[in-house]
Amino acid sequence: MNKFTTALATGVLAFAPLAAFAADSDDPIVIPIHNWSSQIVMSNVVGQIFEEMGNNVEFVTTDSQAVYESVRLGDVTLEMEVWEGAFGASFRAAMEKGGIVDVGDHNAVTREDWWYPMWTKDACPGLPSWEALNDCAAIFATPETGDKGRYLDGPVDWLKHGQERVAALDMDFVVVNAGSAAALWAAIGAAEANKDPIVVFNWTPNFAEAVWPGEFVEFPEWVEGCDKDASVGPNPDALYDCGNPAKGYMKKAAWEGMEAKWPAAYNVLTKISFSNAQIAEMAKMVDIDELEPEEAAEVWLEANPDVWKPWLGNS
Ligand code: TMO
Repeated sequence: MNKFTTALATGVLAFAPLAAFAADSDDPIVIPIHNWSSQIVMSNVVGQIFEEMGNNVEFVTTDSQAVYESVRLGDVTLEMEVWEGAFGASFRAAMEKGGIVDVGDHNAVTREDWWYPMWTKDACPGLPSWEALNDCAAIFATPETGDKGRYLDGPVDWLKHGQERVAALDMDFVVVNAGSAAALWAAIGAAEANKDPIVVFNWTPNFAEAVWPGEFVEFPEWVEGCDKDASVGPNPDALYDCGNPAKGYMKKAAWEGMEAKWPAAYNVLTKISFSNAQIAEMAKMVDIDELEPEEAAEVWLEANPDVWKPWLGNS
């Protein structure tokens, strides 16, 4: 060995312990995109951070329930927004089968449930109680729902049990699924003109809370097992006789092989945490400001280096 290669070898050895992680694979990290704005923007934010780190990233549009099976099998690498109300059951089922890992909670506290803009209370002053809502069912009737009230639910992939809740609590409502999130906002906007009463699916954090003050309907409080064990909840013979969790989690999830294959990206993923305000802002950039999601992600990263740069550190 000549002097030069010896020096080089020594240099490399001396430096090696500083490389805390094995290099990430060149294979693309596959990030799923769903049908509500904060998830699309957040996924682009995280994808752009991974690209900045030198990773390859691929976005795929997927069903928001089936995605947990795809993550478990490694077809999709991660999920940025696991909302407890909508996806807790699918996430738990995938965890039980194995192959998916819980990468921790965002700072955000979430709620997803029946909701009304505040003017609705003028016509139904007993709100937010679900029993009061049910006594007012007739004021929510539409040609489509006859003498029953219309509950405009989200797209079918979000929460599949609106009809079961109506049946379990013996409510005079018909569940109509909106085709998209945009259809929900259009329905609220249309009701606003004449201050027509309306009850729709909504969630927090979201841009909507800054546009239309409103409240969630208070259903019987969520109890663990309400979706699995009929004896849980007020109706001893029915599942889904509870509201969704009022202080739900929002988790990050990943394929269990991600840590070995993309260790640096996985390390960053463990540190990522968004707050209610940050998530509402991401939704607003698309739903109010009408930016494209990729563009919204660029603007967000540009404006918030103090938030995301620390996630790239080694600690
Ligand atoms: C899954 N979502 C946040 C739309 O309720």
